[in-house]
Amino acid sequence: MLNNMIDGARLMYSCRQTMNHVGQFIILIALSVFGCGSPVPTGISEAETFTAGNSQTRFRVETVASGLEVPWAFAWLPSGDMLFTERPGRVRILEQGKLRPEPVYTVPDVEPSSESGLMDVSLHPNFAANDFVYLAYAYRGDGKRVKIVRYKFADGKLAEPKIVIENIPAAPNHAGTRARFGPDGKLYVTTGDATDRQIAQQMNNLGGKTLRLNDDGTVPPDNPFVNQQGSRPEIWSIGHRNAQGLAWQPGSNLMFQTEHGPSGFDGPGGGDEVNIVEAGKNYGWPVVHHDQSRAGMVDPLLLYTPACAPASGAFYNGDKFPDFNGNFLFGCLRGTRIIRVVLNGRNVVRQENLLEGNVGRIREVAQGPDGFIYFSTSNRDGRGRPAPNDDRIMRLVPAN
Ligand SMILES: [Ca+2]
Repeated sequence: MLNNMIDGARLMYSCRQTMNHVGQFIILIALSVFGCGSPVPTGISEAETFTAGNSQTRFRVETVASGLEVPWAFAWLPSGDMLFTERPGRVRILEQGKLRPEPVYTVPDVEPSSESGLMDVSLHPNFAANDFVYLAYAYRGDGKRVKIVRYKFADGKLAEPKIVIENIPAAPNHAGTRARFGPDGKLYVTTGDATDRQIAQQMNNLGGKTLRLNDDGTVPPDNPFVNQQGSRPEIWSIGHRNAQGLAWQPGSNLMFQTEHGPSGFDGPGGGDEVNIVEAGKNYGWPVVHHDQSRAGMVDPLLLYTPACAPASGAFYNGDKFPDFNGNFLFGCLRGTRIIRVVLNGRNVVRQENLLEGNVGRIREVAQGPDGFIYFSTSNRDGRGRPAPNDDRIMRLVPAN
């Protein structure tokens, strides 16, 4: 408790310093909304037991790695080792549960400002045969842009970069980007509106969309807009503001996304969404948001006001938490929790908050090959209140 108070005091001080140095009213507002205004994490002990699902499920939280800087995404190799990204541009590896001190790779042309930088990492579905790893990151091209680059993972390093797609619009904020392979073997990419909201409805622009690509970046001939004149053929769905969670429901293969709603300058705060995303559909931004509806535009499955800032998305189907089977889990930045959604197909049965306020801002959430639920903190992203060992990768393990 005392430690938390000291951490809190230190942070308040560092926030004030930032304000003095920058001296801009807008930064002050942003800090009060996103960073210094949020509560100090209560902290967590590894002996502590938490409950979920009306106390049926008991779990503890273990720290897997610490001293990190905004760990954004995880990908597990067939060996069970975990690759993960840090937003400033580093790919790191946990080998047999231990953090290798030096990075696997540092992206040479990353543009690590504000919300963007190095974001997603994914393995090719046939990684065991081809060793392909995909990174999504912001770089400086003709203005700020995002690209997806494919590498070969060999001898513990990433080599032979090949651009899969580039020149996706980006900005310091709302740069997306998840890039994940779907059950059909295609690469799906969520792109942000790059704080230029109109582009989300423009068919000749890759911003504010979901894209669907072959593994080499070519366009699948069965994409919904390939034959529509004036449309980018890569587009799968439109009208997204900034989706950063992307996962497929086991069994149904439905695509679920989490998406950040407006944050004041581009619409009233809140309106964060979970969507079921299907080919050719329009998810509304910026024409409709929050609880607004319009014919031809898809309403969200779930809405969160005030904002929870959903930053990830994963389905659970492991053997360590039988009660979580088929649940959709995602981490919340501003909302400082993991949200667990119980689903019956397309319908929400109920939801609950896990670890609310305990560890601060939560970004990635994913099921490991061992069936444990891994997540990362994001308290060093400029909007949090980092503990001395932040950022961390942690995991939920059953407590019996
Ligand atoms: Ca929407």
